[in-house]
Amino acid sequence: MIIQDIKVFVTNPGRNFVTVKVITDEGVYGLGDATVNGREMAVATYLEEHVKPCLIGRDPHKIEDIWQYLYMGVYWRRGPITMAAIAAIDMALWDIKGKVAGLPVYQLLGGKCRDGVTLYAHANGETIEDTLDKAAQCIEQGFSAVRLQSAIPGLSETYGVLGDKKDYFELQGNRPLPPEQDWSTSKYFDLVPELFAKAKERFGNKAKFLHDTHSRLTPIESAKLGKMLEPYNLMFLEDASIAENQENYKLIRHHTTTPLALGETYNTIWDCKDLIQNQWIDYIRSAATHAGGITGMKKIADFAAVYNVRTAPHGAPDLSPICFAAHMHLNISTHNFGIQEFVGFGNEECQSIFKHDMKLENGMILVSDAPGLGVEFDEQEAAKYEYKRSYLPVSRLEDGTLWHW
Ligand code: GCO
Ligand code: MG
Repeated sequence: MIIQDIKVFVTNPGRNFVTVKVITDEGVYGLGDATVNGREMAVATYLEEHVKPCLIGRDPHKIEDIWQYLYMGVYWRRGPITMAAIAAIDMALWDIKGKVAGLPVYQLLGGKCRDGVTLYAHANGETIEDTLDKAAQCIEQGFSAVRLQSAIPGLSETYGVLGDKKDYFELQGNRPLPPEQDWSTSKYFDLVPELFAKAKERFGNKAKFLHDTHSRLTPIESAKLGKMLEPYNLMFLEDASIAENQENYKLIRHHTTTPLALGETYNTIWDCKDLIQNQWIDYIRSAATHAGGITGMKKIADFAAVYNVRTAPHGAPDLSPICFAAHMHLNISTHNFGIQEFVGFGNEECQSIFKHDMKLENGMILVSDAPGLGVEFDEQEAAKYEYKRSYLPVSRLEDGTLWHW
């Protein structure tokens, strides 16, 4: 069997997705997700121009060798564009191997080590009451863990909160230039402890709660936030500070017992090696699309297991249902899996393009038993929704100083 062709599709059913199809001479094909939000055309070109020509004629079963060929074999290693391209090819090759074997990918990864994949849902509100009402709906639907985000009084817009948007999917949709948003740590600190105090008061132990700070704090501010939230037993506090300098987390860790999570933008194990090895974090949030596919994620998860760090893959709409399916196969077969983020299966248009039979039941996903990854991609439907340039917001302090994303 050889790789005969590779096709790259960019489609926008409300937001952009980059999809790769690896086609073999025997008619079997595999699908992968290469979406890098705001940089979709960079990765599509990388795949077309720099990956496809090198893979035609190769054996699609040699997954590890092809991974190393695209990673170790090149002068320019790593980085989000390269790693998303590798990831998409890698997912497609696992998909092909599963289809040839007649087995779902999780069987090839060692088989199930749990019955289903536990999810955390999102509750995003304009006020604390609004956020908690949305959390109540999530709990009623059966979710045992919920991320709480609430608009910050005194700031015009807060990232991750809906405003006039219908849902999270749309919030991230089509903005041809980056909007700018204010940030104030002191206004944020006035809100967050109250949000979790009220959540505890209203829900007690009915659910676990999580929170994402989107890297807006300095390390000492993160340490303080962790301490302030200790009474409320969060499942984790995500992206409190940026960790380009991984040692930032040494300081945070030494001040608080609130569990810490990080890594949705990480591309390889090198971005989190010190964080994991020093046990400065509790959850690693890397995603298959952004960290080198199933092969890249396995390397990170196995390393993390040695240091009691669990996986909690990114599950925002930045990732297509192909990546979500890859996560399900990993999550069900990885012993040190922690929890999966979930924001729904996307809008109707998205669901008309990416078809699958993953089932949501009581806050858990029941993984598909279809051979391969278990996702179909409707090329004709996808062609109806053209690429649109789109950006995430930029953030600034109230005096205009540019701040962390
Ligand atoms: C998450 C992410 C999202 C981001 C998004 C950017 O944890 O789900 O941080 O909240 O906003 O991934 O597109
Ligand atoms: Mg996040």
